Amino acid sequence: PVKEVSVVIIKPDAVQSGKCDEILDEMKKRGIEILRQEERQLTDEEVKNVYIHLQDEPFFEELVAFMTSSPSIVLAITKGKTGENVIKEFRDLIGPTEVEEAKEQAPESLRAKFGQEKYMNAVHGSDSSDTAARELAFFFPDFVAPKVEGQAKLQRTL
Ligand code: DAT
Ligand code: MG
Repeated sequence: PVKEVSVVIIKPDAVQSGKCDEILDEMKKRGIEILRQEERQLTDEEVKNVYIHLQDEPFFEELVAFMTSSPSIVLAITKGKTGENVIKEFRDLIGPTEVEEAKEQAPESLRAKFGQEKYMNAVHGSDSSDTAARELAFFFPDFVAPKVEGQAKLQRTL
């Protein structure tokens, strides 16, 4: 088995406001391991793929324009020996979608601390193993997921 991996985007609002290092520090403090980290300006195609579930929303074009407006930091992350439920854990760490709600309901969350307002919410995290796999495939096409340590050892002894 391979470790569970999630994809994170530190969005243009957070990169522009210089919050990146603080966000990365918070992640590391919580035991998150960074496997890949790349600064890049996202393309229309990439953003439309990440947010395909929102393509019929009235705010979709605005969302794509915002996400492609200046560079983001894209990361592949994992946690602990097995990946430890990192997709769900990271979603909990970023908090609710809307910044005001994050501030009320999860004041320690990344969106509460680093989001600006409404939907300028600083951070994206994959919301399921399917979306994580899809996002990994186009952001890091040459990525090979790390194997779970104990299993690798077991396989060597067999
Ligand atoms: P999340 O980012 O928590 O997974 P989502 O997938 O529903 O939430 O939405 C993706 C992004 O789209 C979200 O981070 C900000 C933007 N967004 C969501 N709902 C919105 C709305 N009603 N108006 C404007 N932007 C919105
Ligand atoms: Mg989502």
